[in-house]
Amino acid sequence: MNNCVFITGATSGFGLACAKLFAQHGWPLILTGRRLERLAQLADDLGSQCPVHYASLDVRDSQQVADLVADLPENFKQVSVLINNAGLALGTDPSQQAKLSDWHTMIDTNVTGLVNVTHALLPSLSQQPVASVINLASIAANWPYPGSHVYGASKAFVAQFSRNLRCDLVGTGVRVTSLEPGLSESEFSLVRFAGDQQKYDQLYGNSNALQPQDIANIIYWIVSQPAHININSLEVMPCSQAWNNFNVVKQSES
Ligand code: NDP
Ligand code: 8X3
Repeated sequence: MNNCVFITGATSGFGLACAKLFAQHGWPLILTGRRLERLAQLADDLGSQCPVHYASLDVRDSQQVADLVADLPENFKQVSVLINNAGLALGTDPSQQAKLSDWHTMIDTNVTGLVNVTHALLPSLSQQPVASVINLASIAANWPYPGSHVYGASKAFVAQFSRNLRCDLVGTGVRVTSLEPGLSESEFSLVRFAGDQQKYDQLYGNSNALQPQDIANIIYWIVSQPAHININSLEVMPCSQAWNNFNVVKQSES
Protein backbone atom coordinates (compact mmCIF):
# COMPACT_ATOMS: atom_id res chain seq x y z
CA MET A 1 0.00 0.00 0.00
CA ASN A 2 1.40 3.38 -1.03
CA ASN A 3 0.61 7.04 -0.67
CA CYS A 4 -0.25 7.27 3.01
CA VAL A 5 -1.21 10.59 4.55
CA PHE A 6 0.40 11.22 7.94
CA ILE A 7 -1.54 13.75 10.04
CA THR A 8 -0.41 15.25 13.32
CA GLY A 9 -3.15 16.64 15.53
CA ALA A 10 -5.89 14.53 13.95
CA THR A 11 -8.05 14.61 17.07
CA SER A 12 -9.58 18.03 16.42
CA GLY A 13 -10.02 21.00 14.10
CA PHE A 14 -8.03 21.08 10.85
CA GLY A 15 -6.41 17.67 11.37
CA LEU A 16 -9.74 15.98 12.00
CA ALA A 17 -11.32 17.65 8.95
CA CYS A 18 -8.34 16.56 6.80
CA ALA A 19 -8.70 12.97 8.04
CA LYS A 20 -12.35 12.93 6.99
CA LEU A 21 -11.73 14.53 3.59
CA PHE A 22 -8.75 12.37 2.62
CA ALA A 23 -10.70 9.30 3.79
CA GLN A 24 -13.54 10.23 1.42
CA HIS A 25 -10.98 10.07 -1.38
CA GLY A 26 -9.71 6.70 -0.18
CA TRP A 27 -6.23 7.75 0.97
CA PRO A 28 -4.65 5.44 3.57
CA LEU A 29 -4.32 7.43 6.79
CA ILE A 30 -1.89 7.55 9.68
CA LEU A 31 -3.67 9.49 12.40
CA THR A 32 -1.80 10.84 15.40
CA GLY A 33 -2.44 13.03 18.42
CA ARG A 34 -2.30 12.69 22.17
CA ARG A 35 -5.97 11.85 22.80
CA LEU A 36 -6.01 8.17 21.90
CA GLU A 37 -9.71 7.61 22.56
CA ARG A 38 -10.60 10.24 19.92
CA LEU A 39 -8.24 8.60 17.43
CA ALA A 40 -9.76 5.19 18.09
CA GLN A 41 -13.26 6.58 17.50
CA LEU A 42 -12.12 8.33 14.31
CA ALA A 43 -10.42 5.18 13.01
CA ASP A 44 -13.64 3.32 13.67
CA ASP A 45 -15.68 5.95 11.81
CA LEU A 46 -13.36 6.12 8.78
CA GLY A 47 -12.25 2.50 8.58
CA SER A 48 -14.89 1.56 6.02
CA GLN A 49 -13.62 4.24 3.61
CA CYS A 50 -9.86 3.72 3.72
CA PRO A 51 -7.10 1.87 5.58
CA VAL A 52 -6.35 3.61 8.89
CA HIS A 53 -3.46 3.29 11.31
CA TYR A 54 -3.55 5.41 14.45
CA ALA A 55 -1.20 5.98 17.33
CA SER A 56 -0.89 8.26 20.31
CA LEU A 57 1.88 10.76 19.70
CA ASP A 58 3.22 13.80 21.50
CA VAL A 59 5.19 15.59 18.79
CA ARG A 60 7.41 17.25 21.40
CA ASP A 61 9.07 13.89 22.19
CA SER A 62 11.63 13.25 19.43
CA GLN A 63 12.24 9.64 20.50
CA GLN A 64 8.51 8.88 20.49
CA VAL A 65 8.25 10.40 17.01
CA ALA A 66 11.24 8.44 15.68
CA ASP A 67 9.98 5.17 17.22
CA LEU A 68 6.48 5.63 15.83
CA VAL A 69 7.80 6.22 12.31
CA ALA A 70 10.28 3.32 12.54
CA ASP A 71 7.54 0.99 13.80
CA LEU A 72 4.88 1.85 11.22
CA PRO A 73 3.22 -1.32 9.92
CA GLU A 74 4.72 -2.48 6.63
CA ASN A 75 1.73 -1.29 4.58
CA PHE A 76 1.85 2.20 6.10
CA LYS A 77 5.57 2.85 5.62
CA GLN A 78 5.26 4.72 2.32
CA VAL A 79 4.23 8.21 3.39
CA SER A 80 3.68 10.67 0.56
CA VAL A 81 1.68 13.39 2.33
CA LEU A 82 2.68 14.90 5.66
CA ILE A 83 0.23 17.33 7.25
CA ASN A 84 2.27 19.00 9.99
CA ASN A 85 -0.73 20.37 11.81
CA ALA A 86 -0.30 19.76 15.58
CA GLY A 87 0.12 23.08 17.29
CA LEU A 88 -1.28 25.51 19.78
CA ALA A 89 -1.36 29.02 21.16
CA LEU A 90 -1.47 29.65 24.88
CA GLY A 91 -2.70 32.96 26.25
CA THR A 92 -3.28 36.41 24.81
CA ASP A 93 -1.74 38.44 27.62
CA PRO A 94 1.05 40.83 26.66
CA SER A 95 4.60 39.49 26.83
CA GLN A 96 5.30 41.20 30.13
CA GLN A 97 2.48 39.16 31.72
CA ALA A 98 2.88 35.91 29.82
CA LYS A 99 3.91 32.68 31.52
CA LEU A 100 7.37 31.45 30.56
CA SER A 101 6.07 27.86 30.72
CA ASP A 102 3.46 28.75 28.06
CA TRP A 103 6.17 30.16 25.81
CA HIS A 104 8.18 26.97 26.22
CA THR A 105 5.15 24.80 25.44
CA MET A 106 4.45 26.73 22.23
CA ILE A 107 8.07 26.47 21.09
CA ASP A 108 8.27 22.79 22.03
CA THR A 109 5.08 21.99 20.11
CA ASN A 110 5.00 24.37 17.15
CA VAL A 111 8.73 24.47 16.43
CA THR A 112 10.47 21.44 17.94
CA GLY A 113 7.49 19.12 17.40
CA LEU A 114 7.10 20.06 13.74
CA VAL A 115 10.84 19.63 13.19
CA ASN A 116 10.80 16.23 14.94
CA VAL A 117 8.07 14.88 12.67
CA THR A 118 9.55 16.36 9.50
CA HIS A 119 12.98 14.88 10.22
CA ALA A 120 11.54 11.45 10.92
CA LEU A 121 9.46 11.36 7.72
CA LEU A 122 11.77 12.98 5.18
CA PRO A 123 13.47 9.67 4.28
CA SER A 124 10.11 8.14 3.36
CA LEU A 125 8.81 11.28 1.64
CA SER A 126 12.00 11.62 -0.42
CA GLN A 127 11.57 8.11 -1.80
CA GLN A 128 8.20 8.95 -3.36
CA PRO A 129 7.98 10.18 -6.94
CA VAL A 130 5.57 12.89 -5.73
CA ALA A 131 5.08 13.95 -2.14
CA SER A 132 3.70 16.90 -0.20
CA VAL A 133 4.51 18.47 3.13
CA ILE A 134 1.87 20.89 4.36
CA ASN A 135 3.08 22.92 7.31
CA LEU A 136 0.45 24.78 9.32
CA ALA A 137 1.82 28.25 9.91
CA SER A 138 -0.60 31.15 10.42
CA ILE A 139 -1.28 34.75 9.51
CA ALA A 140 0.51 35.31 12.83
CA ALA A 141 3.71 34.28 11.00
CA ASN A 142 3.37 37.31 8.74
CA TRP A 143 1.65 40.01 10.78
CA PRO A 144 2.32 41.12 14.36
CA TYR A 145 -0.52 41.69 16.81
CA PRO A 146 -0.66 42.25 20.57
CA GLY A 147 -0.49 39.01 22.53
CA SER A 148 0.93 36.98 19.62
CA HIS A 149 4.57 37.14 20.81
CA VAL A 150 5.91 33.57 20.91
CA TYR A 151 2.95 32.06 19.04
CA GLY A 152 3.49 34.31 16.00
CA ALA A 153 7.24 33.88 16.21
CA SER A 154 6.89 30.09 16.29
CA LYS A 155 4.73 30.26 13.15
CA ALA A 156 7.27 32.56 11.46
CA PHE A 157 9.74 29.73 12.08
CA VAL A 158 7.35 27.32 10.36
CA ALA A 159 7.01 29.61 7.33
CA GLN A 160 10.77 30.11 6.94
CA PHE A 161 11.54 26.43 7.64
CA SER A 162 9.11 25.57 4.83
CA ARG A 163 10.94 27.83 2.37
CA ASN A 164 14.31 26.46 3.45
CA LEU A 165 13.10 22.89 3.07
CA ARG A 166 12.14 23.72 -0.49
CA CYS A 167 15.70 24.83 -1.21
CA ASP A 168 17.05 21.47 -0.09
CA LEU A 169 14.32 19.34 -1.63
CA VAL A 170 14.29 20.99 -5.04
CA GLY A 171 14.79 18.33 -7.69
CA THR A 172 13.19 15.65 -5.53
CA GLY A 173 9.47 14.92 -5.75
CA VAL A 174 8.78 16.54 -2.39
CA ARG A 175 6.74 19.73 -2.46
CA VAL A 176 6.50 21.95 0.61
CA THR A 177 3.80 24.47 1.49
CA SER A 178 3.45 26.92 4.33
CA LEU A 179 -0.29 27.31 4.88
CA GLU A 180 -1.15 30.48 6.75
CA PRO A 181 -4.78 30.71 7.89
CA GLY A 182 -6.42 33.50 9.81
CA LEU A 183 -9.34 33.30 12.21
CA SER A 184 -10.66 29.73 12.14
CA GLU A 185 -13.22 28.16 14.42
CA SER A 186 -11.89 25.13 16.26
CA GLU A 187 -10.74 24.08 19.71
CA PHE A 188 -7.69 26.25 19.05
CA SER A 189 -9.13 29.25 20.87
CA LEU A 190 -10.57 27.14 23.68
CA VAL A 191 -7.00 25.95 24.29
CA ARG A 192 -5.67 29.48 23.95
CA PHE A 193 -8.26 30.84 26.43
CA ALA A 194 -7.61 27.98 28.89
CA GLY A 195 -11.11 26.55 28.37
CA ASP A 196 -13.01 29.84 28.79
CA GLN A 197 -16.15 29.15 26.73
CA GLN A 198 -17.44 32.71 27.12
CA LYS A 199 -14.30 34.21 25.54
CA TYR A 200 -14.50 31.59 22.82
CA ASP A 201 -18.14 32.48 22.05
CA GLN A 202 -17.29 36.20 22.02
CA LEU A 203 -14.51 35.67 19.51
CA TYR A 204 -16.36 33.44 17.08
CA GLY A 205 -19.93 34.71 17.53
CA ASN A 206 -21.17 36.24 14.23
CA SER A 207 -17.59 36.32 12.95
CA ASN A 208 -18.04 34.07 9.92
CA ALA A 209 -14.67 32.55 10.75
CA LEU A 210 -13.03 29.97 8.52
CA GLN A 211 -14.11 26.42 9.33
CA PRO A 212 -11.85 23.35 9.58
CA GLN A 213 -13.58 22.00 6.47
CA ASP A 214 -12.42 25.10 4.54
CA ILE A 215 -8.82 24.44 5.50
CA ALA A 216 -9.11 20.73 4.68
CA ASN A 217 -10.45 21.66 1.22
CA ILE A 218 -7.47 23.96 0.64
CA ILE A 219 -5.00 21.31 1.79
CA TYR A 220 -6.59 18.73 -0.48
CA TRP A 221 -6.37 21.20 -3.38
CA ILE A 222 -2.67 21.84 -2.69
CA VAL A 223 -1.90 18.12 -2.57
CA SER A 224 -3.90 17.53 -5.77
CA GLN A 225 -1.88 19.96 -7.87
CA PRO A 226 0.05 18.43 -10.78
CA ALA A 227 3.51 17.16 -9.76
CA HIS A 228 5.35 20.11 -11.34
CA ILE A 229 3.54 22.69 -9.17
CA ASN A 230 4.63 23.75 -5.68
CA ILE A 231 2.38 26.12 -3.75
CA ASN A 232 5.09 27.81 -1.66
CA SER A 233 2.82 29.64 0.73
CA LEU A 234 -0.86 30.34 0.95
CA GLU A 235 -2.36 32.91 3.31
CA VAL A 236 -6.11 32.77 3.82
CA MET A 237 -8.46 34.84 5.97
CA PRO A 238 -12.21 34.92 6.33
CA CYS A 239 -13.70 37.91 4.48
CA SER A 240 -14.70 39.26 7.89
CA GLN A 241 -11.06 39.69 8.96
CA ALA A 242 -8.50 42.30 7.87
CA TRP A 243 -5.61 44.38 9.22
CA ASN A 244 -6.07 47.30 11.57
CA ASN A 245 -4.42 50.69 12.11
CA PHE A 246 -0.95 51.02 13.57
CA ASN A 247 -1.19 51.68 17.27
CA VAL A 248 -0.02 55.12 18.45
CA VAL A 249 0.08 55.72 22.18
CA LYS A 250 -0.28 59.44 23.00
CA GLN A 251 1.42 60.95 25.99
CA SER A 252 -1.04 62.15 28.58
CA GLU A 253 -1.16 65.96 28.99
CA SER A 254 -0.48 67.25 32.49
P1 NDP B 1 -7.20 22.47 17.45
O1 NDP B 1 -6.92 22.89 18.85
O2 NDP B 1 -8.60 22.15 17.08
O3 NDP B 1 -6.29 21.21 17.07
C1 NDP B 1 -4.94 21.16 17.45
C2 NDP B 1 -4.44 19.74 17.31
O4 NDP B 1 -3.06 19.72 17.70
C3 NDP B 1 -5.19 18.76 18.20
O5 NDP B 1 -5.53 17.63 17.44
C4 NDP B 1 -4.17 18.39 19.26
O6 NDP B 1 -4.33 17.03 19.60
C5 NDP B 1 -2.85 18.59 18.53
N1 NDP B 1 -1.73 18.82 19.44
C6 NDP B 1 -1.53 19.85 20.28
N2 NDP B 1 -0.39 19.66 20.98
C7 NDP B 1 0.13 18.47 20.56
C8 NDP B 1 1.27 17.71 20.91
N3 NDP B 1 2.14 18.12 21.84
N4 NDP B 1 1.50 16.53 20.28
C9 NDP B 1 0.64 16.10 19.34
N5 NDP B 1 -0.47 16.76 18.98
C10 NDP B 1 -0.73 17.92 19.59
O7 NDP B 1 -6.62 23.64 16.52
P2 NDP B 1 -6.67 23.86 14.93
O8 NDP B 1 -7.12 22.66 14.22
O9 NDP B 1 -7.36 25.14 14.68
O10 NDP B 1 -5.12 24.13 14.66
C11 NDP B 1 -4.29 23.26 13.92
C12 NDP B 1 -3.04 24.01 13.52
O11 NDP B 1 -3.39 25.16 12.75
C13 NDP B 1 -2.22 24.53 14.69
O12 NDP B 1 -0.85 24.38 14.36
C14 NDP B 1 -2.58 25.99 14.77
O13 NDP B 1 -1.55 26.77 15.32
C15 NDP B 1 -2.80 26.32 13.31
N6 NDP B 1 -3.67 27.45 13.04
C16 NDP B 1 -4.91 27.57 13.63
C17 NDP B 1 -5.71 28.65 13.34
C18 NDP B 1 -7.02 28.89 14.01
O14 NDP B 1 -7.48 30.05 14.07
N7 NDP B 1 -7.70 27.86 14.52
C19 NDP B 1 -5.29 29.65 12.34
C20 NDP B 1 -3.97 29.43 11.82
C21 NDP B 1 -3.22 28.36 12.13
P3 NDP B 1 -4.18 16.40 21.07
O15 NDP B 1 -4.58 17.46 22.06
O16 NDP B 1 -5.10 15.21 21.05
O17 NDP B 1 -2.75 16.01 21.15
C1 8X3 C 1 -4.24 31.49 14.56
C2 8X3 C 1 -4.74 32.72 13.87
O1 8X3 C 1 -5.07 35.22 14.14
O2 8X3 C 1 -5.38 33.81 16.13
O3 8X3 C 1 -3.00 31.13 14.06
O4 8X3 C 1 -3.16 34.23 15.26
S1 8X3 C 1 -4.56 34.06 14.89
